[in-house]
Amino acid sequence: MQRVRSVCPLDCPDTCGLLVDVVDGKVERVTGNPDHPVTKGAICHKVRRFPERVYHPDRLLNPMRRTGPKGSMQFEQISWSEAYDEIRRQFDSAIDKYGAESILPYSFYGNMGVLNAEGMDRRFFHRLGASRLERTICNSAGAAGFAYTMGATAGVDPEDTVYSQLIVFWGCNVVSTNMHQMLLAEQARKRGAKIVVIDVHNNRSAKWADWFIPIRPGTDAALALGVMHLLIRDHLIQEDFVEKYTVGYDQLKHHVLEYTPEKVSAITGVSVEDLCSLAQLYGTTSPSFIRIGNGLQHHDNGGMIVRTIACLPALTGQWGMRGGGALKGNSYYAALNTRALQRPDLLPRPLPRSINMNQLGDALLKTDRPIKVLFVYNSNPAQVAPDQTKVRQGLLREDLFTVVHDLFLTDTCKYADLVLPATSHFENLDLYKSYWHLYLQLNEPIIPPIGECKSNFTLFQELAKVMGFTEPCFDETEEEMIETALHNGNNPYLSEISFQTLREQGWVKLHIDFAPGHRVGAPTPTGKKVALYSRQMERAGLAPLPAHQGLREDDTYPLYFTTPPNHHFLNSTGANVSMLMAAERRPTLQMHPLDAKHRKVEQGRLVKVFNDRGSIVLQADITMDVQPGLVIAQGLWWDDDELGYQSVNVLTSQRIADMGGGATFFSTRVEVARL
Ligand SMILES: Nc1nc2c(c(=O)[nH]1)N[C@H]1C(S)=C(S)[C@@H](COP(=O)(O)OP(=O)(O)OC[C@H]3O[C@@H](n4cnc5c(=O)[nH]c(N)nc54)[C@H](O)[C@@H]3O)O[C@H]1N2
Ligand SMILES: Nc1nc2c(c(=O)[nH]1)N[C@H]1C(S)=C(S)[C@@H](COP(=O)(O)OP(=O)(O)OC[C@H]3O[C@@H](n4cnc5c(=O)[nH]c(N)nc54)[C@H](O)[C@@H]3O)O[C@H]1N2
Ligand code: SF4
Ligand SMILES: [Mo]
Repeated sequence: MQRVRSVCPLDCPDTCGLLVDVVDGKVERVTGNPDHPVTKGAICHKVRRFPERVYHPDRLLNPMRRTGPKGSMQFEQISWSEAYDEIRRQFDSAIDKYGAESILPYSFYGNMGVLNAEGMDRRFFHRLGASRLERTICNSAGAAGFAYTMGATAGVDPEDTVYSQLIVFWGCNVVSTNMHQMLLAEQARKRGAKIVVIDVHNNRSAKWADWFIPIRPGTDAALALGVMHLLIRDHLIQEDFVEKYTVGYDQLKHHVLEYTPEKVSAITGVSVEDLCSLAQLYGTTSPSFIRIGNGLQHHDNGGMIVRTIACLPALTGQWGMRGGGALKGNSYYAALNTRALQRPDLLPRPLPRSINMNQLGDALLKTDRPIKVLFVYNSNPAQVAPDQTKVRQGLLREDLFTVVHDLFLTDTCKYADLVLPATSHFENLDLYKSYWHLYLQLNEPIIPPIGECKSNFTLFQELAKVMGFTEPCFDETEEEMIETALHNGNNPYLSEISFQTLREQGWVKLHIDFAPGHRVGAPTPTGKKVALYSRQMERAGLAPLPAHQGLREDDTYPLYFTTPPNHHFLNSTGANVSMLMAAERRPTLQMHPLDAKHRKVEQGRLVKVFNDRGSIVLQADITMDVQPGLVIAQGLWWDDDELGYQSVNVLTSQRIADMGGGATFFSTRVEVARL
């Protein structure tokens, strides 16, 4: 037996360091690496189950070609060279008749490795001149909002949060989605910290917290403005800090007068008493830390909500303190040399059009400048993209050629003309950064590729040859590409980090000087002042001051419908692993007893959940964990024909958030009827 280092490849902030037991060339056991400074030996159930996933009987082992109608899952095995010939033929024909823009790559972070998620693939599609994809499905509204206030998507070092005395998890279900932040908060709690969760439902994190504040969906900016109103009224502002490091305080002070406790309570559903206690607690506790989640920015007004919350730490001078501040994401610090890595200079001029991935359905269905070839990898759009009926109508088009590269026959593969088998990360070399902690990690292959699987890196390198691309960048090795990516002269935090040091040590912490003196001197990493009033937003046609803006989905349907991730799946990954499915039991709809009674719905019975976009069947779970007027379905399950189950994204909309082209999954409205 060999025990070797690895890295978790999943789209999860924790990016854990793993230890893997390999016996006779097979992955036997996966555990957390006890030496990794953040992982500290603890990992989630999802990844402990990885051996089951890697050797799953359904794992794709060979390329396959569709033999039945689209949607029928009928395929025949073919060779890689037949697959490449077919792709070349389809690319050539599309380019000939419609131009290279008629080809659309569709990918996300099913594997977070830099080379396999945003390396060789980008070079290939840039050189091809394909349509560009705006990768906006996850955090782009919130990232844009945070950056308007703070200059960049850069928060504090999460390891410092053990020193916090107050921790607010705001729209962030850490117990399920960021477990090491929960463990750090536990340490802070032992030192006397209080933990507050602000969420639309009583989720796992709310149950674990010291104080749960339920709030109506999409109203968090109003709550934050109410807190500001009270901080100012009760003289809890750190005037020195505000004067030195912020702009627009005078305008803000005047502006928040209108957000009286009564008004804020009416908008948010948070009682005046709770609002006052929250403001008092936040205004008098230091250091205080806010972890801003993804949940509250999957809304029409998600950018503004995050932009508004991000103003709070500056008002109480938190950025100056170890354990104080906020964190939405930390991707800014690990910025690699993307120009060298992805080679945007290979793009033709004028630049090809770009398509927002949240509007895949419309993009596939439009008839002028149509998409003729769709190339999917690292993503499962038939399940994760909004307005699923339209996505699938598009995927069913007879004149669309679809290639899907994945480890499994996902619901997206149902519609594929060609399915290509992908390696797992245990079979690849790659570089991993985290969007939360501050370590870069190297993942080395520990088993050979299974069956005829190829990594994304190899696939796109070989496709470049198939297409006759002769640029030397298509001959680079993985090691060379990692070295290239690490050489970013514009990023001081990467200095002295090389492939070699990563290979020797496994991980290296980014060189960021978080010393208090440094942080006080520059509250935002770009050295700018915190924008309480944002001229940048004004120029972009947005309200320059924080504000509450209502949700846009019309109220023909009475219930809000929120569909956050569940505990045991990672988006739709793992939703075919039997142990994980068993742990989640089955897809349910949580509803409040009053809403259930009104509709004569009984516990455990099937209900139809519907709106203008479609309808799905779920099992009712009547619970006080949700507020009246809101129903919740957790997890992105695969289709289940036996249960008659289709995914929640049948009901979500392609509407775009206020900033960053973000998705609005959680601003959905529905009606529920008993079956
Ligand atoms: N177990 C598990 N872990 C995961 C994932 C997974 O699928 N499963 N997915 C990964 C990915 S890609 C991401 S982006 C992150 C997401 O993880 P988080 O950042 O935690 O975001 P969500 O879980 O989407 O939503 C967090 C909470 O916000 C709540 N919420 C919804 N609307 C509002 C609102 O208007 N106001 C407030 N205050 N709360 C609201 C949701 O109900 C949910 O409880 O998790 C990552 N980790
Ligand atoms: N209703 C609703 N919808 C949501 C969300 C929600 O909370 N509610 N969350 C949204 C968010 S935050 C996100 S980030 C997206 C996530 O959406 P996706 O990124 O599509 O996530 P997954 O469903 O995990 O699909 C990833 C796929 O990549 C495959 N894969 C893994 N590794 C590799 C590899 O190395 N190569 C190739 N070719 N494939 C690989 C996996 O097997 C899996 O099928 O979903 C979004 N959709
Ligand atoms: S999914 Fe997240 S918590 Fe689980 S092992 Fe991977 S990085 Fe760690
Ligand atoms: Mo995400």
